[in-house]
Amino acid sequence: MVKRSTAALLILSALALAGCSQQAPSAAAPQGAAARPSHVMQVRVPAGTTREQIEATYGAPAVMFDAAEGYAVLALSAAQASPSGLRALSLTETPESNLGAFSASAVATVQGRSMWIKGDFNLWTAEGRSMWIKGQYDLIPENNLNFQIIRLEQAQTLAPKLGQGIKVAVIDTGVDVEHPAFAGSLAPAGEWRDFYAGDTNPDEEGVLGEGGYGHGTGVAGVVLQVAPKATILPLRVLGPDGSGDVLHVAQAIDWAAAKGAQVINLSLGSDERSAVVQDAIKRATERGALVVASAGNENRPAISYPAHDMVSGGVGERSLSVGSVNTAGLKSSFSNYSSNLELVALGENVYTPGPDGLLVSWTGTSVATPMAAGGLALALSQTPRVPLKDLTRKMAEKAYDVYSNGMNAPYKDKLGKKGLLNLEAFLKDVL
Ligand SMILES: [Ca+2]
Ligand SMILES: [Ca+2]
Repeated sequence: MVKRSTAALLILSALALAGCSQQAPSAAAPQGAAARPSHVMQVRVPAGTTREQIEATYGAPAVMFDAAEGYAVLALSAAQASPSGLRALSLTETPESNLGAFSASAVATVQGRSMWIKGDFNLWTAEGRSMWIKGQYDLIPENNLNFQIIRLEQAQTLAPKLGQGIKVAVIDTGVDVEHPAFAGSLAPAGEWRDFYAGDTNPDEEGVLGEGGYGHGTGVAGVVLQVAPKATILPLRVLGPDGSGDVLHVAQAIDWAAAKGAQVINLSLGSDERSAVVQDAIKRATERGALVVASAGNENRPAISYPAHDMVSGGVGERSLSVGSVNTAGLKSSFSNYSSNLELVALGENVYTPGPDGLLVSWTGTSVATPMAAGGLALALSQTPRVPLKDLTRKMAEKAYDVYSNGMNAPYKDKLGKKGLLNLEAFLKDVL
């Protein structure tokens, strides 16, 4: 089993609960061990083969199955996944470790403040979500510098639809669906899913300050700050500890693509390549989605999967890996780096909604990634004059140079070919 070192670490200070925070209805219990197999394995489904035939052939349940796409994912017990078990099943494919392979890409500092005091959430609703549009970020002045650097105000002027009509799937720890920041911004509830718990309510669960609780809410909040009229599709795959299974990540990617998500945000990663997840990403991109994933937070000269595989190959044109720099343009101490990395954005002390009506700040490649996702939503809501397949490459090409004058010398060409997200230059190039 792959165990990540990047489980979200939260440091809380000065938390103030909002007067009208609402407790979400408790989720249904997880649907038992069958939903969380020890191992998974993708197999080809020949034309005309049914799920039952595949299950009979392999002697294992098919937890994902798509005859039209020609694939199935089998659930295997640890015994079945052992060499002798595989021989007994006449399997030659290599199974993947499923449990807890992915984790939220956040080394997070959460600093709550009493943003939501007096129950006055007006600024988050309707017009209020256009927080940045008039050039004044009244509600979250702490983000001013971050957003000035990525040229958000200019970008929103260039893309006045502000992401309207663009569905951004946030595949994460869930989203605080009751948070006033998301009022009117969520996809229809019938499209929500909690793959982690096996129910239809992707609300976050947990305790703020522990594990990954609040991570997905924060990620979704960054998307909406960049593209205030985009639609968020909340899909839960990571548990309260910030970790999640290969199977659930893959199922959520398939789900997002089936529901028409044009952008899929994966602020999560694994040390190991997952063929099951990689194939799900490939299918999603073939259905027209752009996928962004975070580089991870171990300060390593290698970036996490699936971000690792986004620079080239089958999904390269419609995907983007994102690391983090600080507001001086220097690599964040935690950000992974690699010649595979395509772009960096700002991932330090980014303020964003937190569960229970709070405003919190997060630090990690997790919050840099949705800046890129939001930027893609801005572009897509207009009519880009370049083909869809060129958008992520253009975003990387139009970034600021973070290597000039010897900057980031130890990381030359490992924070993207150019470097730091510049939404204005990107949109000028593609619109
Ligand atoms: Ca749930
Ligand atoms: Ca790419």
